[in-house]
Amino acid sequence: MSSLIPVSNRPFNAETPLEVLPQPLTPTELFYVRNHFDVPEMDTEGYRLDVSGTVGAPLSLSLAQIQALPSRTLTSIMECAGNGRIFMEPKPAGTPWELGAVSVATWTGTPLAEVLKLAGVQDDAVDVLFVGADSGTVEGKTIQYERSLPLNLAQDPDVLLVWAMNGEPLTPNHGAPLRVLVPGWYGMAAVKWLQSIQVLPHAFDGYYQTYHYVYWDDDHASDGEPIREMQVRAMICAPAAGDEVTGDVVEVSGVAWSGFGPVIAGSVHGRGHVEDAELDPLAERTMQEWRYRWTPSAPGEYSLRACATDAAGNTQPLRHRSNRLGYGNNAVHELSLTVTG
Ligand SMILES: Nc1nc2c(c(=O)[nH]1)N[C@H]1C(S)=C(S)[C@@H](COP(=O)(O)O)O[C@H]1N2
Ligand SMILES: [Mo]
Repeated sequence: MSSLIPVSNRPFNAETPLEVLPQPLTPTELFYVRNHFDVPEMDTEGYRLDVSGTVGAPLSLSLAQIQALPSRTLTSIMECAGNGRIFMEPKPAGTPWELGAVSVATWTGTPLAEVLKLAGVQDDAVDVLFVGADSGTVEGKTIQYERSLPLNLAQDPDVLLVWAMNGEPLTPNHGAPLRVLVPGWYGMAAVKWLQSIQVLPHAFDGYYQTYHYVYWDDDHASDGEPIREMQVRAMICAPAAGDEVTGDVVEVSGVAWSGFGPVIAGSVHGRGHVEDAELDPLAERTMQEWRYRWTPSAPGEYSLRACATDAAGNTQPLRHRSNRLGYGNNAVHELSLTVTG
């Protein structure tokens, strides 16, 4: 039986075991969990989402009122921007994720645009801020988890205020009763335990917006680039790292995805050869499975690498792009194996 792999207890952080990724949806109890602070107590019965700021009509909506608005269900991968950080050199500070801070689910919710329409966004609005109910002390100050989206992106019909995941109400770890979903982006944008929305006449510059979740140079010399879409990536899910395999033919398989569009090609590299993998049909926002029948030439120690290319022409680097806080490591996944005769 597979189970979540704990990374830390307070706050609770845990990875999805790679072997469960090759299926259409990650079961909710195996979906990775990334919390900056302890899970806050939420009262679903008395829940209110406050919408304020540069709007014509400030709102205070119950969950039932939000659920009564038009809703939709879509499938989307979520990956933490720190996934794979532990393999970066020099090793950045931050949660030491291996490769399992990624999962896929169906999400049901109301487009944020519906709520913004109800509130009547005013002409001078530029940014939409989401405030999470969780809080803690960072650098001597008590802060909440807060992130914003520029108004034009916030109005994308796929940006949802989600109350159900895989057809069931959200669980406490995944943001119950209401969270944000920004398909295609790394997970930091998907604010959980949503307490309020503030429409702002200026760009938000909070801690998790302009300091964290930014690609900073190692020496912090130039302006950092804010993190957005998930970079193209393939993972080898079988065999597992360190496995001993026997036989003339080894079935190698895994998943691939990108926040920039479907994956169009996959290849497997080892001992001087590069060969195409067989890839599932094009799919937007879900994991695409791939397979490769590998015929090792002789028993011995091998290292296999998997590499994906997306429809936008992005492909994976052999070595990660280094950045101070250790985000967006999409270097090719390399797996060591022993082939016995
Ligand atoms: N309120 C709140 N929202 C949050 C976070 C958090 O710590 N607090 N973590 C973010 C990050 S960094 C990620 S990767 C995703 C993880 O969502 P999950 O735990 O449902 O997998 O939630 C995001 N939303
Ligand atoms: Mo994250």
